[in-house]
Amino acid sequence: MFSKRYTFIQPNEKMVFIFVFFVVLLTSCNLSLAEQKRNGSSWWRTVTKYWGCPNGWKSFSGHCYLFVYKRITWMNAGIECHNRGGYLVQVDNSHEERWLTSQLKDEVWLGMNDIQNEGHWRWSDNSFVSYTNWRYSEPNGGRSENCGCYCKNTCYWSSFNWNDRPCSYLTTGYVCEKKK
Ligand SMILES: [Ca+2]
Ligand SMILES: [Ca+2]
Repeated sequence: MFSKRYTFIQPNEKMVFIFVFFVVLLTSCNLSLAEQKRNGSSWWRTVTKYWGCPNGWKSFSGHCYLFVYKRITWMNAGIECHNRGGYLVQVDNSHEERWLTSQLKDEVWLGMNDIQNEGHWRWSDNSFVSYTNWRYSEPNGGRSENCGCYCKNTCYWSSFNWNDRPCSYLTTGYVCEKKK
């Protein structure tokens, strides 16, 4: 008797109400997330730091990687990575090298150079290059080739290895890296 007096929404109406409530809730959350991503807010940066990488970047071992395929010089590739909050890819060990080469679709710049001191290769953060995966007979360019690049077809090789190129060479892309 009481239940009849106090029930002002019938079961079917309750379900419709709950459904509409959740649709509104999910839509507003989605809009809010999209807004945060667009604005690059600190809240969104915190989320991507611990949960993943920005759109278009791939995640590996605590870092994010962006693969860009276009004709570009080493210097301009570095500038584009910097503008995206990262740096030209730095390969620290064989584990990272295996993953990178499994992802590559074309020849891309590496973040290393021997511009300042011939034969002494350094990464963008000025640290020495310790792990290497030079192709047989590379590096071979002396003072005329001071920037590191992946090569495969242009080295007549079946897999991706490292080659020194003139920094002004227009290779087919680059990889940016950044920490999560
Ligand atoms: Ca050189
Ligand atoms: Ca070379």
